[in-house]
Amino acid sequence: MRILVTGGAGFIGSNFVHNVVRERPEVRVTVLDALTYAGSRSSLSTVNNSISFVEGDIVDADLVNGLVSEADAVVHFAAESHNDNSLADPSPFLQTNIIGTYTLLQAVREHDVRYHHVSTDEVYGDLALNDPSKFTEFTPYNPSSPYSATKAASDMLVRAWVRSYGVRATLSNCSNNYGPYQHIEKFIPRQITNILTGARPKLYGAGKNVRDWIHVEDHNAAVWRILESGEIGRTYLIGADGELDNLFVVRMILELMDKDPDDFDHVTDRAGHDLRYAIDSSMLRNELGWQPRYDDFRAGLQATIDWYRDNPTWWENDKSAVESRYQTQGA
Ligand code: NAD
Ligand code: TDX
Repeated sequence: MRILVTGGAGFIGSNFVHNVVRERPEVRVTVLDALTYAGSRSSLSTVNNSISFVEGDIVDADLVNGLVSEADAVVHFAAESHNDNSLADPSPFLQTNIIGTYTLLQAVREHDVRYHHVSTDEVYGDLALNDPSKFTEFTPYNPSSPYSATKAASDMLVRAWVRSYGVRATLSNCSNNYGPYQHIEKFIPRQITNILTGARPKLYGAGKNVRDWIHVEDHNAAVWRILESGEIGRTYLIGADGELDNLFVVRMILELMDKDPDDFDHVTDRAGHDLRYAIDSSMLRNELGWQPRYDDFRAGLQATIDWYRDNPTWWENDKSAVESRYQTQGA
């Protein structure tokens, strides 16, 4: 089997590639990645000899068409992925997330190639903090940020290409991932690397917003299960019952790094900040037999802290640019 992995030099995509190389040596992997600020060749350095790497843009129809024609399946991770960046400048989000997905869909349609679309729970908007319900496959789309609106648009394109052109596609919408190789603009690695560089963690607003954390390995195991056994045209929600508020997570990071749990700053809140995400993944569990394996968040967080402490060369060159960007936003 030959798979084309878009965004394979990013956080979730690189973990996916590591996993496929380790667990499925019969699969031939080609990564297509534009190496934006969020992508890094060094995230693939341990598997360099086992994969093909193509530096290029998913908006480039000729390039995409050629690569798709040589694949049996496409797993589409590439995206502009950070909400704060989408608030500052939505334009690359429209290009990559919408036009890029359209470009891939036209290519898989032409060559009749199996396609899996990686998306987010943010397409459903948010839930109230005191609402006991969770997102399901039937929750209406109601995205809040420019990022989530472009992801919602891309999901809709996939559904239309299934129905109108018979494209063999599945979709998954997952909650917040954590683990190694996550860009340090994101919440958990930002706080870990703040502490490692002698700065204080930064909490948006009061920190009461809830995210439903899942280890990246569990997300990727679910993606593979859906690619192998998912029903064409279906959407699967991926989540591991990991709801925690941001204040709790910041305090746990501080405690695991031997700091005073109150040693953080409250900073300007994100505009339109989604309150709570929560996933009901019973359909995926019951129909495809997937189960999360990383059920101890504290242990997973400790391993993630250790990874950033052990791999400073992976992130330290980006740190001052990331923090000065946040400073201009008051965050
Ligand atoms: P990331 O920002 O870490 O990685 C994105 C990768 O895509 C980078 O390597 C980047 O270079 C590449 N890329 C960006 N624009 C490109 C373009 N035009 N052409 C080719 N490559 C391009 O993102 P991530 O956190 O790994 O997210 C991967 C996917 O998973 C995204 O689709 C995201 O919406 C989705 N998702 C993420 C999370 C999460 O918690 N991080 C949760 C649910 C879903
Ligand atoms: O410094 C910070 N302080 C803070 O309190 C940062 C960067 C974030 N936050 C808050 C905002 C969110 O409530 O932490 C929470 C998590 O923030 P992010 O890491 O930016 O993630 P989020 O906005 O929830 O989106 C993530 O999950 C869904 C991914 O970035 C998306 O790609 C994915 O679709």
